[in-house]
Amino acid sequence: MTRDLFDGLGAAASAAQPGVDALAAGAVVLRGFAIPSVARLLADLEHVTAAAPFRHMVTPGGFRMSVAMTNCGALGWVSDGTGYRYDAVDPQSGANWPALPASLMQLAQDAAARAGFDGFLPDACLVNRYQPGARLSLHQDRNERDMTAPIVSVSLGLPALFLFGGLRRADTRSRVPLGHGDVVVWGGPARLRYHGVLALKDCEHPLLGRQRINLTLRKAG
Ligand code: MD6
Ligand code: FE
Repeated sequence: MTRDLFDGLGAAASAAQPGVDALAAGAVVLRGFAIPSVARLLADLEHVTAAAPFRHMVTPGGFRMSVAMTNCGALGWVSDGTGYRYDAVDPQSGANWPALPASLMQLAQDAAARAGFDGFLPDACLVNRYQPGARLSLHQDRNERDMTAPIVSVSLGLPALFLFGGLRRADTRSRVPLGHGDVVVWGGPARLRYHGVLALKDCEHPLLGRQRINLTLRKAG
């Protein structure tokens, strides 16, 4: 299976490809991969956030998240006092989430294929907005039904330090800088690794201003 392309080969195999950084077996950063798509992506995102505005969700423990979120696609990730779930409906509007833009679908499929995951068909895209100081604490992505599908993560705007850990919460983490246009693809043996994002530093991005936008595309249903 192509998903096993990087398994057991480690950094040596992937480092042979320019612009590809191996994080672990099953996880790569494709540096600048989204750059050619940025203009289209941002225009499409305007429509998404007009229909489903960014909002600060509340964790099951009752904390307001510092990252503002919205979704597009058939399913959207939702957190509230009752827990985390995927839902076809935006609880704020009562309507379905906006459709996944074709630009985003194409980019996700191209990136997944580049990383060795052919046939990726995402049905959910979580859109995260970080303003200075916003952070995402260490977590696993495990609300998706099909753990054989990878996650494709697109970073836009201000750079951030991504924390990439192991399969146990206490495992040591590396700090991976993610900049404008970088795409992370991970799946296979890396799919359940713990990860998070350190507090965003206050800076100004020429295109996006004082924010970082992260798009994570998943097969959730
Ligand atoms: C972020 N990303 O980069 C948060 N999850 O803002 C994630 O939580 C994430 O990048 C699963 C797979 C890739 C990711
Ligand atoms: Fe995550």
